[in-house]
Amino acid sequence: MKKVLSITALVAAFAFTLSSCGCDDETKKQPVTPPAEDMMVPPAAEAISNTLTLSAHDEMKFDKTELKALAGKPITLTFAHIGTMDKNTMGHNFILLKKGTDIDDFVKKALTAKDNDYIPKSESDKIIAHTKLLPGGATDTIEFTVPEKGTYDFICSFPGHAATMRGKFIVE
Ligand SMILES: [Cu+2]
Repeated sequence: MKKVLSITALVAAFAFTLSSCGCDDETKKQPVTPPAEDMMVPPAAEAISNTLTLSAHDEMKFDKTELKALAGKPITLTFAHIGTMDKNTMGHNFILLKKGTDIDDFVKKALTAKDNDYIPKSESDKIIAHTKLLPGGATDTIEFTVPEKGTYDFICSFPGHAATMRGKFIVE
């Protein structure tokens, strides 16, 4: 019996030596692939700010055709009409539409909503957020939240403006 035990002990000792060799190899490999590389991606996404600015002048254009924000967090948007014309001739607003809204159809209905800053009450379920209709020199700041990630359309609904005053609102 004693002989058997000592052989077992030898085998165990040998096995231990083998496995410890394997461990050494593992530790030598680790520095080659540093896990830090993966951590570079999230900070880039967090660089998106939910404090946004947008402007438009007397030509029918927004200064940006793409805005980005983070989903589920309050967004503060300041829209400025940096032109000089009055609201009845060259008013501008910002309307953020829900996904799947037909812009042409929305704009047609907006034509009949002059008393409500060209924001058609019948289409209120298609609007995520909107500013007032501004004359030159005015600004309006609004706060809203977009819970779902995706790409949304924004427009100015003053008659004729949406043809050129439109852009993409990307929520990540
Ligand atoms: Cu406009």
